[in-house]
Amino acid sequence: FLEGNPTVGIVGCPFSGGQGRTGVDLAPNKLISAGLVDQLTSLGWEVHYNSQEQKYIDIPFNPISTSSSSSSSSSSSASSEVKIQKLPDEDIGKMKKPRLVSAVNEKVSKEVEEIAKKGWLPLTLGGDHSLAMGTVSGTKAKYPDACLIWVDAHADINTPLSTDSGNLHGCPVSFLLGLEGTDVAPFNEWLKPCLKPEEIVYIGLRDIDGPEKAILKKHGIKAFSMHHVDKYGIGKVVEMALDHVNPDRSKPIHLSYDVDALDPIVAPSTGTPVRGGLSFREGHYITEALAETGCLVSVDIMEVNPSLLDPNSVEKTVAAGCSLARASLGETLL
Ligand code: 6HN
Ligand code: MN
Ligand code: MN
Ligand code: MN
Repeated sequence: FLEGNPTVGIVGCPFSGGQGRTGVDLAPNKLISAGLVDQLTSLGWEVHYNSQEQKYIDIPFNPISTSSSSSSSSSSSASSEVKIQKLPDEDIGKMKKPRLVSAVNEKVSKEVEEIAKKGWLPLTLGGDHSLAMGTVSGTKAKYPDACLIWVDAHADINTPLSTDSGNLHGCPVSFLLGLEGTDVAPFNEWLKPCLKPEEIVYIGLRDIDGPEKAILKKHGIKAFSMHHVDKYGIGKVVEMALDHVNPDRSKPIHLSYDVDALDPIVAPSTGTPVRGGLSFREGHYITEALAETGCLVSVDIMEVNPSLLDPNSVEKTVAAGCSLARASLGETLL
């Protein structure tokens, strides 16, 4: 599906507004500092990446520094800092930071769409998983028949009505599907339902909220939990997942990978770790098998949080993020 020489456009998204812990916005820079650009270049990819620390600076709901969500008076900020007027971003229903999450995702969607439309592969580095509203809708704009493989401990399919936490990183899939309560401003001003229930499959689930279980059941959404990984083995699970969303291996694939799908021993520095996850090999096997299909057109690596735990944990998690990206882009193909 890609055009010309294999080219990847890295979309760094220093964004943490879809959940409550700061630090996940530091991941794109960390992954890049760990050498990701050179690593992908060595695999034969042409790599485009524009470092943009101040990326979302023009979004008025965003604090000046993404790592400081303090709401204290802006008059105390240093005179050298760019002063951006902050507009209130009050909850809408249960949703936290809805205007900020919507505005950032609208940008991400356009960015991913632009890269995909060049015939390149967008590799989005989160940031929290609310960003998948933007990445998947951007991919779908270029490839309307793309299927979605969601690797995660969580289903991220809460609706604005069902969410208990109010954190929008637990909700992106419901917006993509257009479920009840998602036709709401400001999201509906740019995000149209673009995904059908039969176009998504999950791998790695083990922490699903009650209402999410009901939603998965109601819409007949295919999910392979850790129970299935234990029962069938990861090889069979990936095969069954592909048989469901891409039986002829003829459709483009968007992979949205939340590193909390991995066991916390493998990827400890993430905001919502859940024990009993994918081993290092199981986690990488998924990306290798998808690379092998030749159908991967868009990849997200989400929820690495370099501010959590000790340096050793951070290093492991960042290294896992990089190696998942490399494996997705064909590192282990012979
Ligand atoms: N993630 N189901 C929980 C919630 O808050 O809705 C957890 C969501 C986690 C989201 O890990 O991307
Ligand atoms: Mn998760
Ligand atoms: Mn939960
Ligand atoms: Mn997630």
